[in-house]
Amino acid sequence: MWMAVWPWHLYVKPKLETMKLQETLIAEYNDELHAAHSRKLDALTGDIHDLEGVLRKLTDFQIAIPSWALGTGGTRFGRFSGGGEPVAIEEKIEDVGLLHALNKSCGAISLHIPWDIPQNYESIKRHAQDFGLRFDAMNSNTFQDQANQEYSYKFGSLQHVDPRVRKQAVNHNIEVIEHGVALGSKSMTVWLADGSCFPGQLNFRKAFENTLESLREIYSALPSDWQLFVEYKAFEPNFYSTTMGDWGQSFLAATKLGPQAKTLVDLGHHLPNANIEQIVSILLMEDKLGGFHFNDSKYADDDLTAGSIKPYQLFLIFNELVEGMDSKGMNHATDLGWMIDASHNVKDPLEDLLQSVEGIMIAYTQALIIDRDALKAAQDDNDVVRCQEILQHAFRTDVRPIVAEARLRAGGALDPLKCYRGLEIRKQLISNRGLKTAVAGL
Ligand code: PSV
Ligand code: MN
Repeated sequence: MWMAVWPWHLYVKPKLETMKLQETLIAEYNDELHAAHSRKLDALTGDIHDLEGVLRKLTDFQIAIPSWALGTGGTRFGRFSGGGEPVAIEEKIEDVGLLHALNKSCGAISLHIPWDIPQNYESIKRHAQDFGLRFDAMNSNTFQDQANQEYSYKFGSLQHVDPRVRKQAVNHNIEVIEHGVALGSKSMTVWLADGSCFPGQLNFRKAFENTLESLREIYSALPSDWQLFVEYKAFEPNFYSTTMGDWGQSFLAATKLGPQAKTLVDLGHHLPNANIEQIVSILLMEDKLGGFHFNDSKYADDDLTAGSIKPYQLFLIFNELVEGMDSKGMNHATDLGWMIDASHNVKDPLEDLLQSVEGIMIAYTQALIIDRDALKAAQDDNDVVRCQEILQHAFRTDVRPIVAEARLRAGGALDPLKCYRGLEIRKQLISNRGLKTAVAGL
């Protein structure tokens, strides 16, 4: 095995100030794993139809990393932070750059305003380009009060009974669009905590109408090549009603707003047992699916590692995505926004993100290898048993060598997690940034 601890004294260290991982380091690491990888891949190839096509799709597929997921997450009961967390936007870009260097599947970063206020757009853009990253969806924040703001969002933002509060929230969203334009982003996700905690607190209809009117003002500030993603969530922080509480409300708002507005599906934002794959299918059919926030959950919005609790559900969602996008001739990589929205309470955030990306890529690959013709024939025959067999055959195929091969061809690590640990990257980050760093976010 390649040595577990990198001998720093024998090597010209990578540019530690920016923690940029050099491809040669990864290549040397891959050499050790290559023979075993080839053996596993060879065993699979005969069974996979159009392996080259699958590999191309995997290489193109990029999942944006949210800037707020690079630090340790917490709950209202506490936060147990690790070390070496990024504080400045530049450091967050470097962390995503590290992930991307390892897996070649994280070529974008998603910023949350005001947790990340870009100061010098040109230098930040250059910094991101240096790591092969682009700016994915921008995110606004009217769910927290900021120190310098005039009106409170305690009773909502875009839904608020007071037009001055709504105006303040609209203006914030427009500012976020302006930041995004300067950085080359092409979309904004609006997630609203707006809702009510007790029956009678809110007139549901007025709250929705106010929200829609505010969203209309934001929509009219969108550049023509931008999209507005309306994210829904069943509950939390409001516990009686959420004004954008499910896909129906989001779909209604997006439909009324116009073609540039779409629904964003965060996997953790549904009531228990919701059939998310069916929601996805119908939204796609209506051209109203905008993007994804990937995570996994056992109970509610747990924000756990994608694919860690319900990998079969993730696969079924990708089955609908691939089928639905193909039926419309859509480009898997570019026609929807793909992003992780997870939190890491007990893991190294970068390790957890590597695991999430791997989980997503596995589910996507399994969906790509489904025998679509056979499935259609079985569905037309009402052959329920065969339908299940076809899906589960793909799900039970160990596609990890295919995902690894795509990464290898793109210049990434055969085993990103092993490489991350072997290179002792967290230790380096701690030595550069210190043990106690406080990252902005929740
Ligand atoms: C809300 O739970 C959410 O999913 C939204 O996407 C926010 O922007 C993000 O998490 C961070 O709070
Ligand atoms: Mn989300």
